[in-house]
Amino acid sequence: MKKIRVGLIGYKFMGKAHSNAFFDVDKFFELPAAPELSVICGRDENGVRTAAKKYGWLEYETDWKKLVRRKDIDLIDITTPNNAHKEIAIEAARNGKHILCEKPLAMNVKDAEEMTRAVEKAGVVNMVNFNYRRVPAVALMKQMIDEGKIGRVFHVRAVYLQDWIIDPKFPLVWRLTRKVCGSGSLGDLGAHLIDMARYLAGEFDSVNGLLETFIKQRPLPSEMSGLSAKGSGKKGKVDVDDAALFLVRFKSGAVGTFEATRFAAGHKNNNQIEINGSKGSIIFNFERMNELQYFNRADEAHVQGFRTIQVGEGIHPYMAAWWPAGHIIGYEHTFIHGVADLLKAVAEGKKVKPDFRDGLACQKVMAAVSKSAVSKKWVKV
Ligand code: SOE
Repeated sequence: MKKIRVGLIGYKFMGKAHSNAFFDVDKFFELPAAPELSVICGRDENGVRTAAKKYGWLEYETDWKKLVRRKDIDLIDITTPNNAHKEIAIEAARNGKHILCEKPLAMNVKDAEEMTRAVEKAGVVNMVNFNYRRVPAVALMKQMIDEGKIGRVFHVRAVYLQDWIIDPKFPLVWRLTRKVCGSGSLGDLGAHLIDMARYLAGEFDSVNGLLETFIKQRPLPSEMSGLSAKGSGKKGKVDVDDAALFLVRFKSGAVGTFEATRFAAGHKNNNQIEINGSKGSIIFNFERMNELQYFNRADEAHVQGFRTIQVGEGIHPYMAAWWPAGHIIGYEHTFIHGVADLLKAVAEGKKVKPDFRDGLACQKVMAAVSKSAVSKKWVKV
């Protein structure tokens, strides 16, 4: 069986999710090529050595430049903080590596354009890990919309609600530091909503945005990993948005309301999108990720109502790989579905979505939201 030799850069929260995905994928999906967990890379030697052993990587490396130049590596997976995506992706493309990059693609539109040019010039397979497209329920939502089940789309209503930084004592981690992340809730959570909306309802035409930072100063971190951290005595200014809200006009004529925040007390990872059409509505909520709520206006009046579709049958996207109906799946499975599609595309020399062009389209929407938040006017994407 052909092997696709993977080099993973980053070993914390996303590194763990991606390691698990590459480790599991060919045990559950029939693939034309098997992934080899060749090298995991991180700056801290102790940390990355431990991760290599724990997650099943053959080798570890502390210098990403060496890794992307290795002739015995086919695919580079970037799970670093956002400000490292561009340099690594361009160097990996120059070395003919296929690339998976965590979201958001870049720090800004200019960088995203440069990255897209680099991968397209190199002719390598490229993908951005907007993993919510690969929730079976979201893929089913897309299938139902494409089948015309809800008719003409009028409304897209999307929220991504978390609450992990409400405490003012929560330290200034990299997701709250503009020079590392590029933006706050807009790029971390809003990017997912924008990509899901592009997948389900098409291109954005114009936006009207509002960004808010509720807590202006936080303790500098003494240590951090994923969404947890310890604070030191010194304080730093928060220079990114805590919440991002924006109105949208789609090119299709549909309208949208979007909200991304880390200050919605009680919501841990509540990513919800509802689409209302002329024939009915569909609601997806990640906190009930194995279900869809579906309202069909064609039902007889006396039995009309939102019904729950259990997305667990083999006929549903990706689900044939897993368990009998009703034996549900989780967050980590969305990463496995993504790498299954990526590995298939690499083996067959085909494109896979969302690619860097999709990542660039998302950056353009986010830039328009940020611009609108300053001008307090509608901005064309
Ligand atoms: C933190 O907000 C985070 O880990 C995001 O960075 C991920 O993209 C999202 O899937 C879960 O929340």
